Amino acid sequence: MQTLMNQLRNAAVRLSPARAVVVAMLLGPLVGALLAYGAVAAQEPATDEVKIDNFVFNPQELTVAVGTTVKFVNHDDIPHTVVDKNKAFRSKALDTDDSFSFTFASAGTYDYFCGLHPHMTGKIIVK
Ligand SMILES: [Cu+2]
Repeated sequence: MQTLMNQLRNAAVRLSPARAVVVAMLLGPLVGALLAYGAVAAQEPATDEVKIDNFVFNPQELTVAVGTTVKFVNHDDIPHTVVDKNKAFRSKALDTDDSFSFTFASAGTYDYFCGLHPHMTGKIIVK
């Protein structure tokens, strides 16, 4: 017990006001950096949604910025898929309320269709 008290007293001495200021100055930028990082991390990446309703992709044509994630959600009672003509992406069969997300990292025009009902088509334009 005595040793513990001594250790606490020593620690208190080591943390003299001058040292406390130095510690605060050193921690300041670190805390600032952490706060800045938190603010950046809190920014949600851009997401856009394409709904599948009644055998139609809605919106049928969507323009997004590079880096946008597009989420395709099936609202039909029938399974659909989302398949890029140029094979950039291909979803599994989406049951009711299932979704498929793809992040468009490169600019371009992406024509896609439903693999089960090829007359269902849509287009994502990435700029
Ligand atoms: Cu379909």
